[in-house]
Amino acid sequence: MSDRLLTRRALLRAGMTAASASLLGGCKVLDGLSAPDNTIRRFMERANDLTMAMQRGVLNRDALATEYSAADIRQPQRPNGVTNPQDDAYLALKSTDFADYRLEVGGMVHQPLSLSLAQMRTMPVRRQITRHDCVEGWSCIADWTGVPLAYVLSVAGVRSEARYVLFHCFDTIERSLSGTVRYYETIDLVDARHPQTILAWGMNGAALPVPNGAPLRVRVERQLGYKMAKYIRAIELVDDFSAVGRGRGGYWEDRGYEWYAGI
Ligand SMILES: Nc1nc2c(c(=O)[nH]1)N[C@H]1C(S)=C(S)[C@@H](COP(=O)(O)O)O[C@H]1N2
Ligand SMILES: [Mo]
Repeated sequence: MSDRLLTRRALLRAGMTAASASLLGGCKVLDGLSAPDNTIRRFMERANDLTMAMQRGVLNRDALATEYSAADIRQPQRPNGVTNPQDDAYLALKSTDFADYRLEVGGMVHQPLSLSLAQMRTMPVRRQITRHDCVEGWSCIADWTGVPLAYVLSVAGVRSEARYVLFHCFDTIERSLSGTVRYYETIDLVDARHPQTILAWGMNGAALPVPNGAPLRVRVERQLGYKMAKYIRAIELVDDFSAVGRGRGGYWEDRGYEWYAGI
């Protein structure tokens, strides 16, 4: 059954027409996550009784996520998590509209890179209209433009020991007694080289807005929203992430979410 049918059914169940629903704004109702067979519930149920290794065996990780048409974009991408970083380094870059931004690519690569936004805009481009599913139970369809991560990795030359891509972000998501906690994430090289995994600098036909991760965020379309690091400062190729944060591979993973959030 297509997602559009699910959406319509969910709207009917809620006793609304699409027109009245669109007046409500937000993403929760519009993308039908009250449907019993929704993506996030499937994820939760699978996470309950399958290990990550089993998920990998069950899911075809090369398959493409559904792509939509412009008519399916019903509302702006709902900003979530950190939406306006106040970190000094970030504010300095933002003040000149990210003209001095550089994406650092390092770790287990043959050729470390330091890429400006202008350079990335001259690289191969991929544009895709996809649905973002947050673990909190909402979805949004948006149009993303960026450079395939696989291309950037091929320029840098991934060393054979590397296993994961670690995203270092600018934003502080938590302040605790032990200090400042910045958002971070990891994905493996299968997802990093998936054709729809892009470093997005554009959204819905414009530059990526600050609430959604300006100047650069990753799209990992076969996984839940928390895997898609916003405000990316650097990419590091690593063979192990047990020494980063609390060792589970991401800010939310360190607080109990699954590392592999496949949908
Ligand atoms: N750097 C950073 N990346 C992040 C987050 C965050 O708080 N900081 N939140 C995550 C979560 S839970 C979601 S659902 C998406 C939200 O992306 P959006 O704001 O474009 O909707 O970003 C993800 N990436
Ligand atoms: Mo999320």
